[in-house]
Amino acid sequence: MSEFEALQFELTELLLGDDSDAPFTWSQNALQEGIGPLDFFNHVFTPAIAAVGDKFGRLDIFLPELIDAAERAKAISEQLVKPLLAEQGGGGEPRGKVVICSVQGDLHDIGKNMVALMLQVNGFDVVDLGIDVPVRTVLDRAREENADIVGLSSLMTTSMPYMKEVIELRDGFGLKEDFAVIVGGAPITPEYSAQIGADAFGRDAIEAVSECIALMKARNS
Ligand code: B1M
Repeated sequence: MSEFEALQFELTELLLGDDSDAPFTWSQNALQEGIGPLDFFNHVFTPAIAAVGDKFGRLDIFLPELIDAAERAKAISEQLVKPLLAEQGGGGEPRGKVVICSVQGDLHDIGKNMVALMLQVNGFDVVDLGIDVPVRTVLDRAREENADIVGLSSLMTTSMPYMKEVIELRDGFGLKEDFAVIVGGAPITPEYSAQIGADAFGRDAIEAVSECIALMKARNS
């Protein structure tokens, strides 16, 4: 078992344990002991909360435990990891403007918030519309904000089709040249992204940044 795997198992246990403060304190210690915030987020935090999700999927735990673990996880992400990553941001001219949200029907935002932060840290101007954003609102806000890119996050098979609706509506309104669409989220694959006509797909926050940089290069060339 790798060092990251061992830590990931430990965090999963703490997210589901009796002591609600323990996962936060444990994560604080792990970060102080020298794991970089990005390594911690990608290789410890994300797999740990995914393992909680797997337990929920197998009915080993139930909704109250999932909600509890999610609250603990969100505190770690927002209060520990994000401030550390935000410190690494640079100034300068924005690379472009991204309007981002969790799509209609989807209340999951831990991953979307991380993507938004990493885009900001890497020089994008980011407008975060939040969660459960209706298809039409995405289009309206993208136009109002004069967005270069719209980022859509979906964590559920039931909300994925709204990504397709955003793209169909954009193209139907003749706005394809106005802004590109990047999609991502745990159930999204490159195949699905291509199938619905998205301009890019990001597997994680880092890939979302490199894909948005590539989209801006293509737009400016
Ligand atoms: Co929910 N949930 N949940 N949940 N939840 C999942 C998604 C699920 C897979 C769990 C399971 O059953 N195994 C399942 C969906 C099954 C399906 O698709 N059919 C599920 C379910 C069923 C539900 C409810 C219906 C449960 C219920 O009420 N009965 C309900 C639905 C609410 C709704 O949205 N309408 C629900 C509720 C919740 C909580 C509120 C308790 C909580 C969310 C809290 C919050 O976000 N504020 C929650 C959580 C935490 C999860 C799991 C366990 C973890 C999600 C997460 O935060 N991961 C999840 C299981 C899983 O994903 N394996 C699950 C960590 C995060 C860092 O990763 O979000 O994947 P992720 O983001 C990554 C990448 O995906 C990517 O980059 C991020 C950073 O690396 N990425 C992008 C994300 N967006 C991107 C956008 C991009 C590019 C990359 O470009 C724009």
